[in-house]
Amino acid sequence: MTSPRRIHVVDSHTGGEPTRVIVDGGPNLGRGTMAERLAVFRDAHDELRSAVVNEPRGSDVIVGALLCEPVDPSCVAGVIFFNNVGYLGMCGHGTIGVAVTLAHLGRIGAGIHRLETPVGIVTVDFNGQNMVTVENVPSYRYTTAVTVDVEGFGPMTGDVAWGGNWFFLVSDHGQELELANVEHLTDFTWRIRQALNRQAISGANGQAIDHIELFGPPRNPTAQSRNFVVCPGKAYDRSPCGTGTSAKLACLYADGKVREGEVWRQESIVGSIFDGRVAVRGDRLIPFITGTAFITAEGTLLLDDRDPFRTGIRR
Ligand code: PYC
Repeated sequence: MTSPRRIHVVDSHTGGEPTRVIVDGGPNLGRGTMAERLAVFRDAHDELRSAVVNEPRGSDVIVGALLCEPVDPSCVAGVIFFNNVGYLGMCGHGTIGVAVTLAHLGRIGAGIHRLETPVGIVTVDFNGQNMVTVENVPSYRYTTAVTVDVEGFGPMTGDVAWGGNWFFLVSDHGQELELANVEHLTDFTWRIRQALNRQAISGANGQAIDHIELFGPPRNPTAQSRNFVVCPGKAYDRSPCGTGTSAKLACLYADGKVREGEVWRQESIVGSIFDGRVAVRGDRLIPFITGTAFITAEGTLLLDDRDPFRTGIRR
């Protein structure tokens, strides 16, 4: 009998959204850039992605993060994010989870640290407890007031923006952003995504828009807005979505609705909060996202060759 493959993970949640960090036992992706290593992960080790985040070891909601040796020695680690259906260039809640995980492992202390992602270097400012501010990649609005014809709902108008992932952001949608309504909201946002595909509406260079974000009035009186975000694999984000809040900040800034340094409190569909603000550096807009993460588990995943679901249930 061969012994099972062992993968050591640390789980956390950021505003209710889980992150599972592979800290040992992950694949060797070589010495390329994080974007090149993501391609190796996808082309040669995709079964491991599925084994780690999909059922029966995980669930559709879990975002995975593989820690790598960084290329740039000023970075504390490289990180590649993945989910139930593929890979993410960047993940805001996941970066907060990674920072708290690195602290839990004794690899960082309070202060500012750099992390390499496939879409650029991001910075985390860790307060020594559970709070992290992520300095995200430059974000921008790509197109404004784009109208799509959504099956069963009619025309919906939104903006396309980059916040480390591509988003379609809709404020005028007539939906109640309530937790009790998530199945309907998931169906609605999924139809928006399908409509974007049908109408060949994309981000820059034809990149797919794989996150849809709705906005509505907050329940928490200290917040400016509540959101609902559907992720690429149809799970909804329990957190306010770090890259989604970055995309929102880019739109707000472009519309003159937030100024440099002004705090925008974004509430999620489960009531968790990220504080966002932007800094202007030349022609680049840099979002800063603050949230908290808590460690929920550490453990070893076992992948047994005899297990028919060794590599997870794949869609
Ligand atoms: O926080 O950026 C984020 C994120 C993306 C997908 C799930 N969470």
